[in-house]
Amino acid sequence: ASAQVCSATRTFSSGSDEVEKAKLAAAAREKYGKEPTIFSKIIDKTIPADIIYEDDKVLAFRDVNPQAPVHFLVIPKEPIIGISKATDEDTQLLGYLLNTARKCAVSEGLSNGYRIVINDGKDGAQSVFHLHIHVLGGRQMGWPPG
Ligand code: TR5
Repeated sequence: ASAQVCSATRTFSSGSDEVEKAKLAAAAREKYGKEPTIFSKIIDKTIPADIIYEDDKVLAFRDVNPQAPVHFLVIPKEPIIGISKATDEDTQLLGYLLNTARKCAVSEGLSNGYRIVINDGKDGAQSVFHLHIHVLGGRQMGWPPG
């Protein structure tokens, strides 16, 4: 009888681990998506990009279809789908991305100002589902944006 209790306890506890694992997997899928994007390939260098800054947390590279004389993207290496999927745990990373954008704008010579854009989801016209900050400069921007 005592062996049965033990085995029931074991079953119960591993079942509860499974629920915990499933919850974590669902949360990860919500945040990171099912498939890596083209930006993951730029990060792992299987696709070339014109990289202007890299460290262990972020990568900045020129946009392949520039909308201004200077147009680069700053992305986290962690493949968060978009700004709306970031969580409070990403507060530091989000600040780090913005600060990297600021430093790259200096190194790109954008001394007259620039625009930072984050497109999110369908209404935000996001096309690559890996969080990225656009930095555009080198011309006069208009307002409102389209
Ligand atoms: O529309 P959102 O905000 O999602 O912006 C995605 C940006 O990624 C666009 O401005 C694209 O021009 C840019 N993009 C897309 C690709 C790409 C890129 N920038 C650099 N290198 C790229 N490669 C190699 N492949 C892309 N598909």
